[in-house]
Amino acid sequence: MTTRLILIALLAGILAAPCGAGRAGRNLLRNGSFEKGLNDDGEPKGWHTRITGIIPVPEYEDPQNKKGRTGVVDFRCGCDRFSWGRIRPWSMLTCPECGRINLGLEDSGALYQRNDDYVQIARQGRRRFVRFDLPEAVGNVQGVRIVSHLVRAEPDAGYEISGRAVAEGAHLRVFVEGLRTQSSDPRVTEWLENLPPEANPLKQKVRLKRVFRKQVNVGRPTDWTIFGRDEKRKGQFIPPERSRFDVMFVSLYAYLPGRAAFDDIVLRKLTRKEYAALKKLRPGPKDRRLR
Ligand SMILES: [Ca+2]
Ligand SMILES: [Zn+2]
Repeated sequence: MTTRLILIALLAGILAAPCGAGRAGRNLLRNGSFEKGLNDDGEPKGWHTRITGIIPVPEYEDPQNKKGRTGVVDFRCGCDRFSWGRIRPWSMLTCPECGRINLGLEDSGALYQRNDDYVQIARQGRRRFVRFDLPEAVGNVQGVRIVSHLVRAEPDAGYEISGRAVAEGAHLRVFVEGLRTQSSDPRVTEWLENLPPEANPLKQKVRLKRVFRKQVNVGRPTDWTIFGRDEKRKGQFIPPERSRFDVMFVSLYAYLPGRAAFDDIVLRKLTRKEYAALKKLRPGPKDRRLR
């Protein structure tokens, strides 16, 4: 190849790179490539590994014999050192005691309390990626996951989640969780105002409710394999009208004992052309009420 041809190839590469802010195609995730290293908390920049769940503790009229539920529940952090009180905390609220973010997905209790111990940034040559090590006791029970920061979603957009992954023993799944902001509720507002400020780092003002989940079953690729960007457009989705959401986050998940690695995670808005093509491929139910 002559110098001139190399130059043209380089320029073409630059032009093919993700385009500017707000336009379809741009990666909505910060540090989806994991090249930026760790933040002060030892988490990959733009991602959360220090996660937790809640332990719902019902109140009983007869607490000694655990009889006669009153309907009141005390929501405790998975660390069991902090009580959120009577309101169920949701995604991205952070426990002031253990400093872990509440996932708000299921009642995982203390299961993810050591999740970050099994996650590291690894290197292959000059390339960095995220690696999960799943001992048997972890792989066979809760698995390991990391979640991205919150990304604002547009009401009429489709998206694509893609990346590269490799596994050894472990099985991989990638999710996009769609959350809807709930209308304001005086009880919730008061509760939020009384939380320690560090519990609400995003200064959320209303409850977030999960209404949508996109799942890509990545499986167990034995070599680095691209997922989500295939002929069947497995990583692409258009949220149905009834489950429109306002914000979303990506969750990279592995279960079963072994190792897993992810790199080049891209969440992007579909172009108008891609959106139309996907609508044609997956038209959805004819009945408007089911959309
Ligand atoms: Ca990388
Ligand atoms: Zn905690």
